[in-house]
Amino acid sequence: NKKAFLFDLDGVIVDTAKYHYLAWQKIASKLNINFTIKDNELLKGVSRVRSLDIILELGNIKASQEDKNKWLIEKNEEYLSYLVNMDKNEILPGVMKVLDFLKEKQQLIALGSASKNARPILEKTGILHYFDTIVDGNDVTNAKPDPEVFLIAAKNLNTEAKNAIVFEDSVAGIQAANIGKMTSIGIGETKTLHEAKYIFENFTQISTSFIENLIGE
Ligand code: B16
Ligand code: MG
Repeated sequence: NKKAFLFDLDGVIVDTAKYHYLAWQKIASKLNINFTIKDNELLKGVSRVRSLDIILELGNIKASQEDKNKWLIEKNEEYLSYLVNMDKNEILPGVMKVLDFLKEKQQLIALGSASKNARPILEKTGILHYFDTIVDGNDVTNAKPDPEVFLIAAKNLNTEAKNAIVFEDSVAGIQAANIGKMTSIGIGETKTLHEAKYIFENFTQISTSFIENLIGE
């Protein structure tokens, strides 16, 4: 049996949300917008462009496209500066064990992320070679909950949606998997991710026998 396992990046494989937050903070404080760590939840799984719009809405600021483009570049440069020192220690607990088990069982592995910086992150953390296909913010036009990112990944792997399993930490990502008729696995809190078929607090809670059952289904 061969299944396709589709991984989101931020919040699933690595915790880059903290770097996104610091980088957006810089823009927000420059614009005198109060942007808290709680507000940052709204940006998880959301594209860069939409994230800026959300922050501007928080501050009730209307801006020209020119200004927005400038801030988007500035934000990304700041974000990239936090990634310089990234290495395999930033991979979230339990993820390596699952990736290694999937490889051992010769399963297909894909990345399905909204980020345009996904490849350098996978390179820096040393796991690029685990992925049979990488679909990221550079490849999609419709953001999650649109299933586009996962559908492209499944297509690249020649896999039917019913044989695809998605790991996601965002509500929009779980919805995307469900709309795409894939098996959704939420990584995080039950109260947030209740739409997922299965929910785990983190990857250390996922046993190899659970994965084996998914492969065998
Ligand atoms: P970038 P994911 C998402 O990653 C992040 O959760 C989200 O906060 C970010 O705005 C988005 O990537 C775009 O990232 O600015 O690097 O293109 O969870 O879809 O892996
Ligand atoms: Mg995510």
